[in-house]
Amino acid sequence: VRAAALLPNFVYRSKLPDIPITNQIPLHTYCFENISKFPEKTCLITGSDGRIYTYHETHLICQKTAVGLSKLGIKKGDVIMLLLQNCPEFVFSFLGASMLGVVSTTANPFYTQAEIFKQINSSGTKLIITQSQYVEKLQADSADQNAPKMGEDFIVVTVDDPPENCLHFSAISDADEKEIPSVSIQPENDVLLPYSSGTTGPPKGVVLTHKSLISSIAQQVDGENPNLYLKSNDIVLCALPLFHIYAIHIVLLCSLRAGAGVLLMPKFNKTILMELIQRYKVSVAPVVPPLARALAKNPLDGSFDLSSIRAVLSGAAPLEKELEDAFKSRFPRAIFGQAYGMTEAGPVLAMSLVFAKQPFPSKPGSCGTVVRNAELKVIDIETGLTLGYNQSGEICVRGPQIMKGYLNNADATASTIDAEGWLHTGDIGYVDEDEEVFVIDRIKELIKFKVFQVPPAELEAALLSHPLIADAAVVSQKDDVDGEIPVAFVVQANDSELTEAAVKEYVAKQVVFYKRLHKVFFVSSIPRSPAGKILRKDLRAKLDSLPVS
Ligand code: 4UV
Repeated sequence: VRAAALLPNFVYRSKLPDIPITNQIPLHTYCFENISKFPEKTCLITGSDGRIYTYHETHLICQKTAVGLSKLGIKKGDVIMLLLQNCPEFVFSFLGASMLGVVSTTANPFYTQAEIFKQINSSGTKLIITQSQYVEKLQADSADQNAPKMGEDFIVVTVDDPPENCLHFSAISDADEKEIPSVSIQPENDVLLPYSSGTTGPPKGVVLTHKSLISSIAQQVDGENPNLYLKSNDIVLCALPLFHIYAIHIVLLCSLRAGAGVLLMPKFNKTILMELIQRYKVSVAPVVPPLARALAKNPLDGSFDLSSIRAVLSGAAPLEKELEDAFKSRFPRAIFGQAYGMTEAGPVLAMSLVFAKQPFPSKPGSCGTVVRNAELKVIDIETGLTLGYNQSGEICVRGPQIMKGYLNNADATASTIDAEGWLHTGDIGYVDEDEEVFVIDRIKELIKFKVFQVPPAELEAALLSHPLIADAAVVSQKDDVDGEIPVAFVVQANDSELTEAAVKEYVAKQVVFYKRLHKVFFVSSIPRSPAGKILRKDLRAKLDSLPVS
């Protein structure tokens, strides 16, 4: 072990040298910068119906969409919401919006009406691009006079047959690209607004700028020895949802920059997944641990030829060693590694160097090394002092890729990004002598069900809105299939006789399926600190001591 004195700050850098990053141009210009080299190459493939768009076509439709959006009055600084399963229109809308200086906020189409409206209100959405099956949820409850109204406060565009008062996507994508308005876009202008609960509280808008996203893409795929070496003949699997930062960043934007093809899968289905991998010869598969499990342990494996897969990247949740081993033995010729990301970090903090053009070896369980052109440190959670090799503490990151801040929330921003520009992740981990990052725990409240965020504060607010609930706390429980699941501790109001089923149902009506409570424990009080903070550690310890049911 190297002595701490030799490295006074213990600020970790990538083993790859820093590179010049062209982050003074708009995001779409950067992503499409190289297309003159591969205009006729496949850019997007729609897995559901086999539609294929070349790079030239994709770029053109993005420009047309920009014109169409501007004709509807959408202008620089406005926010549009992409409420879509994976489809080409997601890409056309996002990059078309970027061309106008318009910001895209992404939301899960399975969200309930209440969840969608919270995001519409918080982001100030002016236009929503969605599928007809979700339009009903956009019709605000007529009892709520203050809710924004479809058609009056926001326009709805559907990518399939439009219901009443909605436009079809062709109404924007058929415009004449030559009419594209000239818009001055600055590097610090916002372009993407995903929502994340961060280290505490409800979901908040994470402001990512043209500069931050370009920096993050460049950290992966630019330079003579890219950290994530994507080739223009790669087909990258997009089975993860594009509304989550992992897929939009690594799968879509990094692929566009590198000229790789992206296979869009709207819904996950094991058999269809295998069939598509075989048909389109998928070569790179970004996955989350449950998807890795589906690929590694599927009994149908033998019926399909999956030999085209050359690289598999796992991220967004901890990956247990058994699964990593099972995966490696199932795909012995593929390179396998992890990345560690967080929406606010822009998103990637660490990426395995096994994916570099000139790779480095990596240990099992490692999440890679810090991305280039950035710094990472681990701090003691009590003292804030920087720790050395193999000492666990909170992981912090600094660099041009991190978020500008939370939308309209200076307090939450200040408690996440400190005065020196370090973003505090709320994750516990360490860095070993080979500078590899290991994430081992989380001190933040966040629960992760597969790739999805489940903010306890949101569920606690839902529980507390029940007239018979006096106090409540939600914590995570480990689960073999889904990673983590939310469970609640509930204090009933005097003399009430709530049942577990009634509490579960009450919450289920308000939230998307993966935020549903799996168990409810009735208790006499919730342990809190003198300042009123829920002592989640105590509740998790209580959970561990309960008999397994
Ligand atoms: O905010 P979020 O939902 O963001 C993400 C983003 C993940 C990635 C992963 C690979 C990429 O290449 C990429 O572009 C984006 O998950 O959740 C952030 C939290 O998820 C946990 C950790 O607690 C983060 O703060 N997490 C993410 N990656 C890992 C992880 C990992 N490899 N191992 C353990 N926990």
